[in-house]
Amino acid sequence: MSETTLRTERAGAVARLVLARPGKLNALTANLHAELRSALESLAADDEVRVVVLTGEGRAFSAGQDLTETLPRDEQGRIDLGPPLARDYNPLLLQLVDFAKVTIAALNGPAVGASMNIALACDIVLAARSAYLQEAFVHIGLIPDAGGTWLLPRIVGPRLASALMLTGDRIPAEEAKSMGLVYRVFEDAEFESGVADFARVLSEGPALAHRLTKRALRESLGNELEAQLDLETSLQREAGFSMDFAEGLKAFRDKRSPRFAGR
Ligand code: LHQ
Repeated sequence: MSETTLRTERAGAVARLVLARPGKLNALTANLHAELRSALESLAADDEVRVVVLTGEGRAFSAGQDLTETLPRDEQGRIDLGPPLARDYNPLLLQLVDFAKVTIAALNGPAVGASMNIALACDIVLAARSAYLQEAFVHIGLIPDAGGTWLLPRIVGPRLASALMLTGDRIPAEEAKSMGLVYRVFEDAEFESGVADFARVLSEGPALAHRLTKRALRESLGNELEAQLDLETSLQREAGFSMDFAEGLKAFRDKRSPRFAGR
């Protein structure tokens, strides 16, 4: 049986997935990937869970691929990065980007290499002031993977994405916020409670509308305006049929806060 390297914690409708290899800055192994995939599958199927927070134990969010792990080799004996990407990173990226519930990457510390891109695949990135992000691949002679070359230019624009990826410079949390990579920066001492409050508020939101909004945003990346308007119409009709919309309307008319059931 492999060592457990991922902890799942629950607080109401919020699930926290904690990368737990603090001695290795939560670097990602095949085992940790398998645990992550299976935890995300369980949380996707759990109706009680509305928000998933991905964070790290200790002083880092995660330092990317564990560079001490034995990597596969091709028939000529060269290290072959194809298998770990195909088996672990690419499915994780798709699982996150297509996840039907709200996902938050809570950067308690550095998010480096593939782990920066995994954070960017979450819906919202929150960071402690001392955290940083880094497309560090170039420093070891690799290209950015884990969806980075698709995500980063769409978030910050192509010029900035080029500079960040070609230099591999560290991006301090506050700067990452000004680039649109991070939504909110918390003082280190307030990070944990700030993230918990932020996630709880989202978990009390209309889960169905969240799911449909995520779908509209995801599909917008490949759609022309006309197709997107049609999609919005169809998804908005679905939202309009929901109990949450009925409650939202009623609460507005009664001048009180809505209590969403998520359906
Ligand atoms: C680590 C790691 C690590 C193992 C720190 N692995 N032990 C690649 C290949 C395969 C398939 C798919 O994709 C990829 C994508 C990638 O993610 S490539 C990018 C991989 N990550 C990196 O290049 C970052 C490597 N780490 C660092 O540059 C530094 O550790 C950073 C800048 C993250 C932090 O520096 P410090 O704060 O000075 O900490 P440290 O270097 O002293 O690290 C603490 C410990 O963690 C240390 O272990 P030790 O036993 O000596 O105390 C490190 O060896 C270990 N560690 N990152 N990726």
